Amino acid sequence: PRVIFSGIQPTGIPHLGNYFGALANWVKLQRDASPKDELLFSVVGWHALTLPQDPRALLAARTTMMALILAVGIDPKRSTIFHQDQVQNHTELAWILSCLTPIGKLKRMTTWKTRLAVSRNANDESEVDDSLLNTGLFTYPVLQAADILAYGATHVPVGEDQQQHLELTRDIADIFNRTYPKPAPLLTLPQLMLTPSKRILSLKDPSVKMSKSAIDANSRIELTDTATVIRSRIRGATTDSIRGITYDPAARPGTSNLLTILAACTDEDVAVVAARYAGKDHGALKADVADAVEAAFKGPRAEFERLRAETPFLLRVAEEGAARARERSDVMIREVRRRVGLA
Ligand code: AQP
Repeated sequence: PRVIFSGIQPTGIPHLGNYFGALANWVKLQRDASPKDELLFSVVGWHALTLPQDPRALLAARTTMMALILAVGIDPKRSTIFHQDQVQNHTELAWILSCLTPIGKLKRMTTWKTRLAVSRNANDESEVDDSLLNTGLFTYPVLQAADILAYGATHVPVGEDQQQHLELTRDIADIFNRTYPKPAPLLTLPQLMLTPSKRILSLKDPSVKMSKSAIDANSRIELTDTATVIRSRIRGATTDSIRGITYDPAARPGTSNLLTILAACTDEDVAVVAARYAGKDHGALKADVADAVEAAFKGPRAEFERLRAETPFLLRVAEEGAARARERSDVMIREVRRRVGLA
């Protein structure tokens, strides 16, 4: 049996990319899993703190994320849904693992290198603006490893942007197992389960991925957006002035992104979708993309509207999920503590 673990940060309302790259995929995994498979989905609040957050907004975003996970169809009876920040085993394991993780490995993380590049003085490369960098930004891949390893996860469904972090998780597990090998290797080396759908790009700047925290709200479509907002954002999406529609991500990133979105909505191959639009124009494509996104989001949006008023139910789901996750990870943490010499 598999143990499937994945997480999402409560850094805002999930968008098209999070939906197809994570949430919708989780629902498919839940549907197709064997009854023996265990599924754990986590709202990873501690990760959100690596960037400045308004406390009130974060508190609200955590609850909203939980409600949205339920609204898209994750069933709390089948899957364990929980707030990472309510299970202290994660931070405890992260500390122990960080004491085994060479700094050099973390320095090689693309996410860290990107942060470092942003904080460098444009005129003097050797000068780094420290106020933009905190220790958590540097070490959060270890926390991510702990999230996964605490449950003995065998499979981690994530997008390709997370591939390097999963490799690190395997490395860290291997270091732990070699350092504390007896009586048998304890930590499971998890497998990457690459999300089948392609990365969805910003509607305004298709050279970057769609992101919750991008300043321009028109660059994304959020799961709770109305049909009117969806239509206007798709209509305003950056494309090109080349006639006809073709799928060519390098030369036509904006147009190709719309095809990717449509293919994700209709669950078809992007080449099949592109062929259908060969003789059409951007106007026709955009109208159909907007309709397809609305068709995909309508159900979850309505369910979210219903659920968000059900405060006692949401609290109960979170409590029960955290209790289950705690009970599950307690076993691992107890053994980890024993092995490292902390009874
Ligand atoms: N644009 C995207 N296309 C496809 N998949 C995406 N994911 C994120 N953006 C895209 C996938 O969503 C899952 C959860 O992501 P996360 O919330 O943990 O953090 P993130 O990857 O950093 O997402 P954002 O939207 O860019 O958030 P912020 O702006 O807060 O950093 C992951 O499986 C990811 O692959």
